Amino acid sequence: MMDVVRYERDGAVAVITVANPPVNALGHAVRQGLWSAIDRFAEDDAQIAVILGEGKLFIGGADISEFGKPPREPFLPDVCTHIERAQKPVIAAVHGPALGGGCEVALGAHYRLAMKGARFGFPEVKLGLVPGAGGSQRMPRLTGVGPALEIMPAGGSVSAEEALAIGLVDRLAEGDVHQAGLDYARELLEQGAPVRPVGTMPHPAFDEEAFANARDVWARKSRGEVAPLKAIDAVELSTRMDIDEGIAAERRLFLELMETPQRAGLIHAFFNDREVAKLPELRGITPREVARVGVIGGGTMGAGIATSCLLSGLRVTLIERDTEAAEKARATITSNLDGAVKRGKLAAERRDPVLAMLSTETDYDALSTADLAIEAVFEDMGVKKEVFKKLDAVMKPGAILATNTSYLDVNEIASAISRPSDVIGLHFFSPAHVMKLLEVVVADATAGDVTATAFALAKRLGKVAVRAGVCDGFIGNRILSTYRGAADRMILEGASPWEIDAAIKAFGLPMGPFEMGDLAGLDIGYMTRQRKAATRDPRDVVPTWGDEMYHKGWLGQKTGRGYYTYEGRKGVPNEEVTPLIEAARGNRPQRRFSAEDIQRRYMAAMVNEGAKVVAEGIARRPLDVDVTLLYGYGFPRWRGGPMLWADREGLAGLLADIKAWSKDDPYFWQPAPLLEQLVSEGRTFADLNKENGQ
Ligand code: 3H9
Repeated sequence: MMDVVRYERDGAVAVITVANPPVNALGHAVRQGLWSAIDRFAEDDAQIAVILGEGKLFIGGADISEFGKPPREPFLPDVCTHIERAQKPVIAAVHGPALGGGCEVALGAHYRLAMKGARFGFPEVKLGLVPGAGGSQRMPRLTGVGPALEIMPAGGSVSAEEALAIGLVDRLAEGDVHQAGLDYARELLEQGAPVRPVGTMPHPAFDEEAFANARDVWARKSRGEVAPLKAIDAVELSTRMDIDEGIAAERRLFLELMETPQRAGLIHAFFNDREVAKLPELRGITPREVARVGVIGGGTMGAGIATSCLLSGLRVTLIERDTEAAEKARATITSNLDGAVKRGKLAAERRDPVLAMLSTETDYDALSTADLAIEAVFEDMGVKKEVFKKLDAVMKPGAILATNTSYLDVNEIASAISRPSDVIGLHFFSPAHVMKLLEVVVADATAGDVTATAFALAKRLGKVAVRAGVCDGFIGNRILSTYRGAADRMILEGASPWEIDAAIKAFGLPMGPFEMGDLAGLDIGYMTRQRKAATRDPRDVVPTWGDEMYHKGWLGQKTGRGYYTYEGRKGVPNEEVTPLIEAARGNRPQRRFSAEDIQRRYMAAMVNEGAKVVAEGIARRPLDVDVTLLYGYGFPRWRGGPMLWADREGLAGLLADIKAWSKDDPYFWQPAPLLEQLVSEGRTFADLNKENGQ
């Protein structure tokens, strides 16, 4: 086995290299290796040491796969202190990301050299943690509390240049990191530079206003998430404790958070983000080349898709029906790009070159050289088939024909043309240049390399792709329509839309279902109900008050009135909805719902439908459902996803509740057979994830 930490000599310089692919995570062997390397450095006649990371990163942090298992010595805080206590100078030479524990190792060193392209970050809060190896104690000693309060509660990072400006690093260099490290070491030797432990530097000043501001901001932003506020507490410790005491107190916070369900939820989400793209059907399959993309339809969705492609360096040809519509689409895309500049996602000077990659056309012939076309036209089977026939006629052999439909049958669309194996669903979420989710809808005839291309494209666009099968609504919208149904039923039984919204927000979602409806436009729900009317089971419940609201022109934010009335974007409950609801309730028995009752029913509906979606193969594993809800529907990341939530709550109790509710409403609350099976076998959704892994 290769050593994960190498110790080599170059004259008077000891070169300590962390080589633990893929990200040089600080697993047990690396911690041991670093400890031994520092011991060896103490014993031999090297006069200065340089720590390097091999590969793309300096060090990607603690080894996340060890979290939740019993910790093994040496612990990382002790490793960092061991480095700091070396009697001869130690340099960290950082060429790529130094994250979490990686940054902490660099802070344990006496000098820090950053190559252009290096980044220094503390992503711990994104895993439900705070820095746990002295980061919150050492960084403020170098930079003051301000920068630490910017970065740590946000899980943020700074570039090499910014790190230099705030005093986190001592020197910036370009070129080969190994050479630059040696040069810096020799320079320091010549100067007779002493050891310079960060831990013995004076306390950073306590800045009352900075802490009050940070707490205020994060109390609002974190929506139930505990780690960001704890990160602020950790930084505060540095203003009054000496280093050993501070590290011990920081460690206690870290270990406390390690035991929380939030930490487990966030790590579940971290691994799922990667697991979701691991599909046996993609193994060994080479994706097709995609450089030129066609987008058909320049409405909000089409323009968003085009923007997303342009931002990722793809050439885009957008087709609209006439010049006026094409110009309008161009204006929307331009404004999207301006928004990206404002949000810091696109450098201002890149905006015009990116826009130059767009051409807007009215003739499908312009797509003859496109590698992939994505249609985002009106949701109507006839219209879609028409578009696909035109694409079939002009596109080159091997090109991929994708539909952005959110519920139509992709098999039927594919069957309308001569090359069904090139057809796939690419279901973007609005706004498509912002939302991270992409449902990749694989139809019966879709070729394996077309699916592989969709996953490769998603990665390029910075999106998270989830494989979905064909059904009405695929994974996300199908589950959404079920939990929306649960909300409507609770209204009929006595809950108000505003109580439901409040309970769902208290659970951690950014918006409740009715606020969401107002934002999206209540006409969408109306159209969906109309579409489903012909095939609706007579036992189903229809929110008739919603139809009345539509007919009154109460369409939500865009008309200033829906479940809320709006002045700007802030809404207050529209009490005029109440009589409409009361009429719909008729003489049904009414009851009170607590916030917990609401959350449990809403979640049970989500999980029950999730289980059906998995059993039918629409989603491959429960984790695919979790990822879909996280990235497309605002499900709180710190809860990991609905299926993880269900495992935690206990599947047996959930099933018992569903069965109890089904006594009043046997149509809606039909227990998912998979849920029944798991309960009877004493298994969980997590077990299914494991069994269906790579
Ligand atoms: C911490 O440091 C706590 C300390 O303060 C205190 C400790 C006492 N561990 O993302 P990729 C795997 S908290 C284990 O596809 P990229 C990942 O699962 C930690 N495994 O690559 C994947 O495996 P697979 C703070 C890890 O180039 C493979 O590596 N650090 C870790 O797109 C490639 O990953 C973080 O939070 C890890 N730390 O992005 C950093 N990191 O191939 C988390 C990755 O089997 N990591 N893996 O699916 C990241 O943000 C990204 O992975 C990174 C690379 C930017 C590093």
